[in-house]
Amino acid sequence: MKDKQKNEKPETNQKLDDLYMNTEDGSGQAMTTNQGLKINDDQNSLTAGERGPTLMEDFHFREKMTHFDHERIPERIVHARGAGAHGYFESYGDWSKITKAGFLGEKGKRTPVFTRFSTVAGFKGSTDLARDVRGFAVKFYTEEGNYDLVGNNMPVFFIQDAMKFPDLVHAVKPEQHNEIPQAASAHDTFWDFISLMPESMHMIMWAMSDRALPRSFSMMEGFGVHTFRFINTEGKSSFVKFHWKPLAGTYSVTWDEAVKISGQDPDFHRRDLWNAIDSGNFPEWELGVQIVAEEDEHKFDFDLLDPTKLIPEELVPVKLIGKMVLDANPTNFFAETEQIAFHPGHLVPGIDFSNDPLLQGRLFSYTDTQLSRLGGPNFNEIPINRPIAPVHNNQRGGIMRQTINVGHTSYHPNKIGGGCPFQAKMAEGGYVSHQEKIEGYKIRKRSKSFMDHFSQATLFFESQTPVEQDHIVEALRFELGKVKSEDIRERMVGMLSYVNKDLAKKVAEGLGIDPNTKPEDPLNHSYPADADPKDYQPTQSNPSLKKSEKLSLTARPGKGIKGRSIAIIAGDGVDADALEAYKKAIEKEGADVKIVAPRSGAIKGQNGELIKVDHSLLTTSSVMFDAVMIPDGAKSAEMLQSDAGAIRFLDESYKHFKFIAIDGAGKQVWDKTYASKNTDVKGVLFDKNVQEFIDSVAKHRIWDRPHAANIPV
Ligand code: HDD
Repeated sequence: MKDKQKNEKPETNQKLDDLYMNTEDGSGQAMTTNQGLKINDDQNSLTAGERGPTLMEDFHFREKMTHFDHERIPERIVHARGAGAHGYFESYGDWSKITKAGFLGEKGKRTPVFTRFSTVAGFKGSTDLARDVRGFAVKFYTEEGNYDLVGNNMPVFFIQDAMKFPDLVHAVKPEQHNEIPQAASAHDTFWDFISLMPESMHMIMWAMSDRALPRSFSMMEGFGVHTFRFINTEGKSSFVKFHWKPLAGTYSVTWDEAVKISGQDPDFHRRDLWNAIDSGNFPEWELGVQIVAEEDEHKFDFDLLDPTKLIPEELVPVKLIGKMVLDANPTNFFAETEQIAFHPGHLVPGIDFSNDPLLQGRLFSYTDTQLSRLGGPNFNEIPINRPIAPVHNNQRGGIMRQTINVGHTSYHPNKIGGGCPFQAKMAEGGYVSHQEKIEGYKIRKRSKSFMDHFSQATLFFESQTPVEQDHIVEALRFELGKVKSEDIRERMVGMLSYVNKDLAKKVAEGLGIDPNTKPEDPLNHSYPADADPKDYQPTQSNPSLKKSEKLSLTARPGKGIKGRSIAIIAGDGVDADALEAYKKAIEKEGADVKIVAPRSGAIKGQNGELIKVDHSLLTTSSVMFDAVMIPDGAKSAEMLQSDAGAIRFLDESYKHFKFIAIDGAGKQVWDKTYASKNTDVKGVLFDKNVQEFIDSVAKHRIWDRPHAANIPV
């Protein structure tokens, strides 16, 4: 791997080459001021006398301090916390029959990308493992200009109209009086808002599910959410929904782990992405599309323009059209990950919008927010944002303008400048919006076809496995348990009863309220002042599809154990050969192995070999790993069995349904655990070969462990 921190010229793609022009490397160079003046003393201010005051003329001090004072920019109003990486997208074929987008027009064609993953509600410094939606934003640097697919890891959204977005965000962010709680929806204002908005119920099911606690960015799906349009080379349009399908499979952590990871390593996802790329285990996703012919727009029992609905894959299968590989970490977080500016309105020919009212509102918000976040209208010139396609237009000036436009003219039409830059014909790549016939009155009114708020919430809940359903119940008990207002809890139970009666009953029991709590009337509080509330009450269609197996995380297992992290716990006297063989076999499969021991530094193997320790039992814990192994070695086992950290590590792994491998004398350590007191122990592999362990870890978790919840750690 090339070490880009040392500013070597990366060769991977055209965008990285483009960024290279803006890099700076101080190695072997004298320090200078911003004016290029060499600095002789960067340690001491210029003072009047040895103990006297600092002089105003100390230009070096002033420049250094002023720059520092202005280092921060406003964090994003939503999606403030994120991590990103460079990579490429490769088309699986020539898709010109469905879209004329050039980057999808040829088998094997590669387009550079930068992808940023994020949480939504937390501040920039909050934890990665908050229960939250994850942003999944991809900027394709295509030859026809930048195309941004600004999606989430859930295929639907809380609200149907962008007009409600500021309300939603104000409700979920820390409360305005005391700015509490951070990165959490478990508080009164969020659930107050949600309990009055039945349209949010489908998204609530997703947000309370394991999808909100991904194991890794590389193990989550991405969705464009809205219905977009594809336009083919003949100008024919079809509707399209975008999907990203992770090749590593879809996996999550449990809530108890998430809470503990947040303390142990709030950078868990960011670090995981960085380390995976750094070690050459590049995360990969396939891009999928669901295509609906224009004439089929109204054949579903929901409206394609409603962003609280998905198209079940059973009704329209996902066609895989390409692959994204993230293979280069950013050189500088601020310059790349922080300054990147996405916009769902950054399009290329062949892709267009639908009339989804949430999408339409987003088209205003994204440029607008960059104006305050990045300080003015020239943010498109920031290296990470500039396209690899040439930019020519008559936009001029503005704060921090970088481009030096030559010539006399900055208007169109002109003769002085030879009519340039000229408008491009469609055949030359000029973007032409799809012509769509629209007739109607200018009104503020939600379409009746948007009013079935529960059918897909029910479909999602009933398509989950029993374990996943239990997690939703627990999540709602936790979230609503944190709500102080009894009214809000009751309203929510009433609302949930429309999704699934059993779900509402279980949540009510957990909250200690009457499981027969009646839903509030009216249920929907989101209607205009002069409207009749009855016109806005949810309707219930009777969809033919009762279960969609693809909605369960278990529907998409990955192959192998690439990207997983495994702990081998050992002490002095461990069987070093066995340990080494285990480690090698696992690493060969693309997983990361860490040696964890009672102390940092190194341990001694049974024949005196020195084995480097990656973590002491103090600097890590089981929640940082997917599975654990204790190798053979009598002395090592003796050392570990008296170490509370080692015992807790095993118990906690058991509690979190992880596979555990125990070899030889390691059994003595296991015997000290609470977990070992159970008669029916599952997923603990005694003296099995490493391949069996690898195959088990590939399954991620063993959910069939009835006593796991009772382990007191
Ligand atoms: Fe948004 C950021 C995704 C609805 C307004 N949004 C933002 C990011 C993602 C999304 C991934 C972070 C981009 C990055 O990494 O820089 N947003 C979505 C999805 C939505 C959605 C999938 C619904 C389907 N968003 C939405 C609405 C509005 C916004 C309805 C406002 C009308 N979103 C913004 C924003 C942000 C943003 C305020 C904050 C920072 C930024 O744009 O650049 O403009």
